Amino acid sequence: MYNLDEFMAELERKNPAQPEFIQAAKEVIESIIDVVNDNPAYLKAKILERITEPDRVFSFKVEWEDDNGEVQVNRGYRVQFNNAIGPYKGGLRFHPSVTLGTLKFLGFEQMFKNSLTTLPMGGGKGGSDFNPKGRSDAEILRFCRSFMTELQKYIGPETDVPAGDIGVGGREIGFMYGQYKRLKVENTGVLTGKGINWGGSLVRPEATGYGTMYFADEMVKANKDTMKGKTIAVSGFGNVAWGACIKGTELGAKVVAISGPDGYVYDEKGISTKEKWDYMLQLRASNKDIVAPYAEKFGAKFFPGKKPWELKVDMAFPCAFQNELNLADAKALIANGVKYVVETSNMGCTADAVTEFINKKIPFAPGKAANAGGVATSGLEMSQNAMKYSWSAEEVDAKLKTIMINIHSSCVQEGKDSGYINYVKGANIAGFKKVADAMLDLGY
Ligand code: 2IT
Repeated sequence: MYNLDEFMAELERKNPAQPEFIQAAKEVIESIIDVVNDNPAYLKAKILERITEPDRVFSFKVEWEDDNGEVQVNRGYRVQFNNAIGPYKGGLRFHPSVTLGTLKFLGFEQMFKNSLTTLPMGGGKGGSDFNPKGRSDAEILRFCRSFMTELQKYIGPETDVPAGDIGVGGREIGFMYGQYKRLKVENTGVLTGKGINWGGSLVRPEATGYGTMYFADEMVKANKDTMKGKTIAVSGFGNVAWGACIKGTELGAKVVAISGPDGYVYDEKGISTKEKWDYMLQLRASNKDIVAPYAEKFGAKFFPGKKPWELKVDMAFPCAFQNELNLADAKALIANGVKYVVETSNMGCTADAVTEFINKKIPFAPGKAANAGGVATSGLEMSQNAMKYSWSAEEVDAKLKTIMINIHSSCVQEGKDSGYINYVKGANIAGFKKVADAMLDLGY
């Protein structure tokens, strides 16, 4: 029998100075420990020890030259967490905060998320402490080339299929795919998030944002409610926030806030026109990492240094970064009458914020369920690449929507708790069972 405190103490001892990994692991293990303790096969297989240890971890040096001719050195990683149900799959993050512990938390989450999609994908994550802020296109190209020169040794279309994450979008995937192709002389689905002219899937750029709104729509319906007329605060202004603004508007809601590291923008008219959405893409492409120019351009209000969780809104969608919404933010949202919280960033809320939402019976979706539309559509991109075929936007979108509806049903099935749906528990149990059962089938 497992004891939560004892297991976590040992996990911390084995993984010192990796607080994000420990946080992610604790959340999952808390949810699944009863399921594991009730199943002699899981206990005999030492399933918790095995599922918290990555299959392998690569760390490599990335050398490149900046525009001033100065040599730069970054560290690159790929964490291959678990491939019981399919090839390792998960994004690459380029951000100065990236450490091995960050990527272990993300790879661990990815394993359960990918399981929830119903597609055959294992969990992995990678990236670098490279900071794209202020870098020219030429510098980003040189960095990506050097990064892929190392990474290509460890990945492959049937082995490990990276994609984008924070700091890695279509441009970066293009530069990395170009280098992979140069070195391997093959056109395969080794990366997803590719451009539409060179093997990408329609709707992949929109998929995380669309998916979280499809999931939210199901949550709202489960409460006999509607998205129509709901006010929404979104954080972030990148690819995920962009897709969320588009689909939220299409579903009849009004997104009134987006944010950046510099503060948040409140647009009472709604971030609801193509011009505004296109401008968000321009902001991201500028590599400045600021959202303030949106307020100036569209006559909205800018609140420097603040987070949008102080607003009175019906729904909150953290779409930016881990632990971006803390206990004080959760209390402020609840005091202002928030009805639903849909975590869309990976581990976007601190553990005590999640507990607060659940204790106050606010429907709360965890990132690994709500943001799974991104990787699900990556899975659909892999299917299209394997078939040497491409589906129409309508076909991809319909499959994405069905997947999100099914993830919602899985969460309800495993997370129903006398009237309240505990989506955290539901997502963790549903995601875990499939991976654990596959591991038992495969032996060790
Ligand atoms: O966190 C995520 O699920 C992603 N960054 C997308 C991963 C993917 O392989 O599409």
